[in-house]
Amino acid sequence: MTANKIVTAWVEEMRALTKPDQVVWIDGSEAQLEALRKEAMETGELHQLNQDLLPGCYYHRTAENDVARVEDRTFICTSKKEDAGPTNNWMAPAEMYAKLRPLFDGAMKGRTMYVLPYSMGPVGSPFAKYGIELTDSIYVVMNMNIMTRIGASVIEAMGESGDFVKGLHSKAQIDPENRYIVHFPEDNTIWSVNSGYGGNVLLGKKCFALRIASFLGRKEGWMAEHMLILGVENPQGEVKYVAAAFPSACGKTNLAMLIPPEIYKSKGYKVWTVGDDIAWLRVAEDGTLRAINPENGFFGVAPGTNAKTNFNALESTKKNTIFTNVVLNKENNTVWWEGLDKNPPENAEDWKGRPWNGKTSTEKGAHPNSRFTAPAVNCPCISKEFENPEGVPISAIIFGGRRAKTAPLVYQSRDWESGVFVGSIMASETTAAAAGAVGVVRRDPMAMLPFCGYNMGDYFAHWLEMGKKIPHQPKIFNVNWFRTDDEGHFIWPGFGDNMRVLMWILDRCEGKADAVETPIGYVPKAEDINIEGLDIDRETVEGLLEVDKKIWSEEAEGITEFYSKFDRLPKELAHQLEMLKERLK
Ligand code: OXD
Ligand code: MN
Repeated sequence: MTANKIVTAWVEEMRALTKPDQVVWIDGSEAQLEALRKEAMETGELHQLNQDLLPGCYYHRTAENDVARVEDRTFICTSKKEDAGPTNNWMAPAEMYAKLRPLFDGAMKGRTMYVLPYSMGPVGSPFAKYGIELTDSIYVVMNMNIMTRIGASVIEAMGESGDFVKGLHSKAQIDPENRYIVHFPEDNTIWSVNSGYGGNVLLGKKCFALRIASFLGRKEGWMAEHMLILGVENPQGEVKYVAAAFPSACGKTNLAMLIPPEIYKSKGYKVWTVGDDIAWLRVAEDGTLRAINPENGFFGVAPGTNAKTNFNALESTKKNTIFTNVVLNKENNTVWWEGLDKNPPENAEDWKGRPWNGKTSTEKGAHPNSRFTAPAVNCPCISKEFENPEGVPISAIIFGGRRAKTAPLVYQSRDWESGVFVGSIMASETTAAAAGAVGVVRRDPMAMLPFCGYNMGDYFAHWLEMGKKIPHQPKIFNVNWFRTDDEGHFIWPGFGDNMRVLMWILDRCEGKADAVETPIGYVPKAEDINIEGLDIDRETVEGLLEVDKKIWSEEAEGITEFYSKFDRLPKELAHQLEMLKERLK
């Protein structure tokens, strides 16, 4: 399929190592994909769902021991340990290759190796980067077909270039003891073995678009971030874009696909989704910071998704979607998961394939990390700019976490440098929903802790450097939808009503809204958060915006401890922390 000698030589080398029975190049044609679906149905890898109710939809189960990303088995292999930094697992590249080669040796015997060219970003976009994933899994090919742009057009765009990410994946024996997700950023290479779970094997996503891309972004002067991108359209038809980073379980996909409350909808405001998970950002010629979503679909968590929490996500899953580890409804050959509706099927199979009755069973039917892989084009609120090769200009960057008391509903950083500080101290508290102690603070800078492909201290420095290169810097904010009252109930309604906070943020970006200075930054005046139609009074909003000096002094101690593990912490951030402590006195 290609005359690119670098590509063919590498594919041949990997073929000789993994020893598949045959090698098949994926051209991305519907005929080829359809033949592969048929083959996967014969082996049971895919199950075809009810084609009248869910056209083009399929069902898949992973192995029971293989249901999530494995951070403790994820490695960044740079020549020098310091370059991977204190927050990543590291091994010297030569040592790691020597460890993995025997695991890949003959791993594809009796199987087919699929050669899958793909693009992160629209093919031909100045943002786009290309990769080739070699895999022995049709499930991977089918998911990558939804999550990325694949096939012949990518090979054509690559031409003779050797500038592509070399991904090698084998399910091997799905052996958890020998599962490795390994990045060699200096070689533009990813090796993933003994897993079939999306986050570990759809190499375009976390492995390439975040870990390898963050490394490339530092080298080349751009940024790869764990951020959603959304646009807010005003009644005059002008759209302003924000990019937002949140740790898991903070409602990122919900915010990305937000439905405005009636008071805004009736005036003609609209929200458009550009991305729900990853943003690549570059300084444009006009001096703005522009972003694309390098992905082409959504790999979303199913449980909890319903017509109320995220209508647009649910709509996105109605056709051409792959469901993984959810409940299989045997009554009508469709799917179900906890939180979809109050009507679980009685005649069903759970995610492990066991008979399951949703009315009587005490066990959950869907795995808590069960997923849908849905094409972005299915989303009713997908932005017209989704395919724009130049991306969209970002007015605001938003960081957020789950904090019961500490962070106010929203605050704005003083400037870019203090904004980088705000991102670097991002944290979420554990909730009663998860096992373990409640209220334990987990720091997750810029929500990139598991995804930064190099030393996180250098990553902070890169953020500071980027700020100097952006003539029209986005303003930086922090939000917290999760403040609780003394009984532990959420005070802010969240979901669509988060639009009210977005409106203050955008007004601030345009110099239209006032603010009050606090030790941590600027908070809104309570009257500037629109609460029309909400069951909340001004006093409550004042409480939500309060910055408690005592709590923040304890927070500053926590940050000091967290910062102490960074060998390459930029002096600017240490200085920001000192200034915060001064202001809290
Ligand atoms: C994801 C994650 O799957 O962040 O997007 O874990
Ligand atoms: Mn994510």
